[in-house]
Amino acid sequence: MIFKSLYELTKEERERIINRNKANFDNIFDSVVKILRDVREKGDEALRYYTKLFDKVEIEDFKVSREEIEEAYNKVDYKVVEALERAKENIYYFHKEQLKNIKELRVERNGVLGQIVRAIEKVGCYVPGGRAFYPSTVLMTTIPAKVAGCKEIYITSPPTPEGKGNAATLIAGDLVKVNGIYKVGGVQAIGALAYGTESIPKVDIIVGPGNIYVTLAKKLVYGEVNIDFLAGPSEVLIIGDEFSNPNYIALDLLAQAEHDPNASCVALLTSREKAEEVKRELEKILKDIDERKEIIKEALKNLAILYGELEDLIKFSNEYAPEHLELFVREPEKILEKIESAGSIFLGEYSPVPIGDYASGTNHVLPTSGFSRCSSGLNVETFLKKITYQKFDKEALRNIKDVVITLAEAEGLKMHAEAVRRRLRE
Ligand code: HSO
Ligand code: ZN
Repeated sequence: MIFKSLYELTKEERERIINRNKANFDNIFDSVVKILRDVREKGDEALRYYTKLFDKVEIEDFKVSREEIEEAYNKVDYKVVEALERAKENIYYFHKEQLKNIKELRVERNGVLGQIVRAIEKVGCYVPGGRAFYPSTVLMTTIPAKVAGCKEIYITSPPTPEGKGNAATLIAGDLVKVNGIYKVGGVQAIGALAYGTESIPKVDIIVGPGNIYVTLAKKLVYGEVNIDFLAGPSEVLIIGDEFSNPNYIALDLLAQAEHDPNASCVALLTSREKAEEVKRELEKILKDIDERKEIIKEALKNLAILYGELEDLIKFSNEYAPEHLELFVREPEKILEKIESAGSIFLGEYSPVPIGDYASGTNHVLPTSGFSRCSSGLNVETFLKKITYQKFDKEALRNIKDVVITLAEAEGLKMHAEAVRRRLRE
């Protein structure tokens, strides 16, 4: 843990905090390439082989059957089903509003210029299942695709040790009415979605978080298919002022830490006293935690609690570009205006990250490791294509001909010039 004034950070410390979790794929590159190649060449046979090797189960039919989904409803507490339903409604609501803001376009400039919007047809959602199963991620990946109008939406998620699909994951998929759920995870799942196998359809875009192997696999199949972005371990950066509640800040740091031993937690406070209170609260709560304690302890090794002037904390946050940003300050909206990069922002201390993880309606698949500097989180636009068009008549063509012909000839592309010139020969 680093506990320090922001102004006393050494260059190395600052870089270590900012450059957290920069993925290094060197050691896994060859094996990921090999698995992808095997899946491309051998299809289901390779899926069976790698599922046995990594998940230790033999699976004949990867597609989850209707009976298995019905069984899942018997296994899961009805309260969970209801909560998934309610979360679904909220996520639908927000993403439908997002869609309203995406407009087609038709304007005149010389001729007519326009833009039509179309949904990507086939979507593959990867839902992780290693350390924990994430039915919430089913909702977060599939609902924006549904709202965008994608025709076919498939889920892949690793099998349980019994060779079943995780019950709550299956139910979430069923509630959104996806077109297929497949019990396959890891690199082999990404390969299956990218190339298609006998039982799993090839898709146009693969979205969703995963471990470092899945992440590298997505990177490698990009071009064959589209992807959302590469997501690493979860992270939170919290800015708290004199009015913030140190107990809430400590809770949210711990909530993030329980995700992953490599999760990153940063708290930026406006005074040393407040920073000390946060540290004390954290230690107090930690004493009574027994679930996932090893993961939390490991993640807290990377915890940074820093203090400085609010303006400098904001600058630091913008440079850090966090996945989740909590603004626990008196007038969070005022700070919002100054934020340049973040995956999703939580304003005020009654807006902890878990509301966005599960229920408020915003998406929880967000860029990590500083990637929010250049990417949005998953949203309806991830699943849409904007196609431009133009319609010119002869007069409009005549008006623009000199520009085209001059530039075409400057590039040495004679036929480009002729395609225009010869149309205008009376
Ligand atoms: N915080 C994770 C999402 C999640 N949390 C799923 C709980 N379940 C990444 O944004
Ligand atoms: Zn979370």
